[in-house]
Amino acid sequence: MPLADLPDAVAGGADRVLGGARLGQASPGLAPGWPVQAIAAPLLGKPDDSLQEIWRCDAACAAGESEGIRWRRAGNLLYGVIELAEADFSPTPVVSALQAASAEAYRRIFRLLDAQRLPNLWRVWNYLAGINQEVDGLERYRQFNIGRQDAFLEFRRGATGNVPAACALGVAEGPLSIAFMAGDTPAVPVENPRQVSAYNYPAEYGPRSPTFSRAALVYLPGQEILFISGTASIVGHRTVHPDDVVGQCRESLANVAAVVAEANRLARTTAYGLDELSYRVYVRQAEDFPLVRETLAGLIGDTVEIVYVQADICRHDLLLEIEAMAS
Ligand code: 3EB
Repeated sequence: MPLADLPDAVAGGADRVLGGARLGQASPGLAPGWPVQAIAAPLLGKPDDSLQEIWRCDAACAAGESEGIRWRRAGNLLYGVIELAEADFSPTPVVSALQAASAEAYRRIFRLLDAQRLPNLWRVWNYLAGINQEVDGLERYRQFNIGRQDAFLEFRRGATGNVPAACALGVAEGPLSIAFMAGDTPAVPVENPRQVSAYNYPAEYGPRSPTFSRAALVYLPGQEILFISGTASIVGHRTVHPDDVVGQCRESLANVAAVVAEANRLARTTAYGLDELSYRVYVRQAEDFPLVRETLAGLIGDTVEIVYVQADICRHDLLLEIEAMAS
């Protein structure tokens, strides 16, 4: 089920595409039949500002739309996309519209997964507008964290330990957008010995901790997938190298390397190398992109697949975040 270019995918049969993502701000043209997460963030180093990524599978997919989620299912694996407009949620004095939308999105995801009997959430991609904006005294990322954790607890999934790999990024505008991959088998959660687990972050980072693991290892028949969460310049629970984009690059990649080492300790068969992963790198300030690219090329070589995206990172002092995948 490799990532493939769009022409390949269509040649291979559009019913054999599980779903995908569209990055960049160029106008999309015709919408494909599969669920697509539209990430309206500029691509860096790609003048046409347009990229379609897809998940292809070996057999025809089943498709559906329920709980406002567009999804496709290939055997015991499901990919879905949900978008919720915050304007559709009424804030109360204690619950912001974003918190309510976040909780509702995850409730719907959990209901769908229960109905499909594929309860294990492996990887989640979260995008929201104005992630660092403080509204009514609380940063919007922290509002999102409350709603997300509430839904995990409400559905008795627990909010520590066995939680999905994830990323959470800020975009300029648009609905809360969440894509997810789930299946019948539990993923093996992977943590990073250099970092406090995000679900154990102290309260100085918000009233509720983020609900994600540093990576998730998934075993499918004849295949392993490693999803590495958004990884930043955090050691312990603190941001290191503020205002130093090269320092943050090196530290983030050291964290990715530590997660990969943990994954290799836990993996059944594959040993992953840093140069075998495919990467997505989020850069807060577009003007930092050339230096980020040069620094990463010096560390992992320039033959590695890296997609660069301009987006806001969930802590105001983080300048970049690196996520990666191997399948
Ligand atoms: C961090 O390590 C950086 O809230 O889902 C990375 C990956 C981060 C996922 C999330 C946040 C999330 O805390 C931020």
